[in-house]
Amino acid sequence: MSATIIDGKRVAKEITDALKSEVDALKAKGVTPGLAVVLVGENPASKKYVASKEKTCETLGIKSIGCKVPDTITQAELLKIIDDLNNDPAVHGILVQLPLPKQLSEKEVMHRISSLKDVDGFGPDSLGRLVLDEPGFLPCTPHGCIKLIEAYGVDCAGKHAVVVGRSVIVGKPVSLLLLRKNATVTICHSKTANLKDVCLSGDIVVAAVGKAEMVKGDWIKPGATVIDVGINVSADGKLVGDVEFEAAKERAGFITPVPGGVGPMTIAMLMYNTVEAAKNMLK
Ligand code: NAP
Ligand code: L37
Repeated sequence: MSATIIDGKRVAKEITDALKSEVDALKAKGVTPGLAVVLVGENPASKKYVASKEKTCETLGIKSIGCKVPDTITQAELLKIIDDLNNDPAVHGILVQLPLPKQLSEKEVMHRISSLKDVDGFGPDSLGRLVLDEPGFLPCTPHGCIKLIEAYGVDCAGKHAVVVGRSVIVGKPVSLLLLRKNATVTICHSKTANLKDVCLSGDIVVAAVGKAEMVKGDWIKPGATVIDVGINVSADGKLVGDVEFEAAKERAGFITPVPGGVGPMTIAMLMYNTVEAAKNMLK
């Protein structure tokens, strides 16, 4: 039987619809949530995602403060922009769209963003809180993956979750969130032996590799839940995930499509974090 397709667009809209009334309530108290979006250079994918984020802000009544700078910017100049945003009371959240041009240190930039405004959740305070199971900003894409699993009533407790990828942005944090939901988690990477067999033992498979359709349909255990984080352009110019979707959907119980799966959730959870950041100002 063919899998239930997880509709990320629908779940993302439900989340942003609920946020709209929170934004209105904040405005009634004199606070307009503000999100600064820093875009360095002209990476076409980054430009597209930043535009989607700004558009969603507008729909929700969140003020987006665009900071578009050329890729010739120096580290010192970029850090000065971060410092100014850290000190600006109208800015509740700061997002620096990654990847940054080679001459810039992503790590130093992530460390510089005030932990109170770290709506991407990539800073040391946010990531430390994630490890410690303390409240804090969760990274948007991993949080979105979990929200999709929850929205379709998939119980993680006692299940074997296999995460393919160990990046700080996706693989590692999504693994910690699955652990928080009492899954038994295996984290795979480029040195993992017998990847196919490991995937086949997963009740939940999260693919965050960045390689088009690398996880094959026959690597999926019948009935498993498949969350495909990958966004790749195939040889014929189509957008595809890290999972061989057509074959995998014939075996999976639930599966996310690309596009329309995890991508829209990344934006919804960014909006969620921005509203949280603004609410925290009132506490
Ligand atoms: P990344 O930093 O490049 O990390 C990729 C991970 O995959 C690494 O841990 C790497 O292992 C592992 N890997 C690479 N080749 C492998 C192989 N043959 N077998 C097993 N593991 C392998 O990528 P990322 O930032 O996590 O992003 C992953 C994908 O998600 C990309 O397609 C990206 O565009 C997409 N993405 C989507 C969203 C969204 O909102 N939908 C958000 C962020 C990212 P090593 O650690 O050993 O190198
Ligand atoms: N928060 N997210 C944050 N910070 C960053 O620095 N790089 C990065 C990041 N990643 C990111 O924004 N990813 C992302 C990926 C896909 C979408 C949005 C954000 C998205 O909207 N995807 C849609 C449409 C894809 C398309 O048409 O290209 C989808 O349906 O998947």
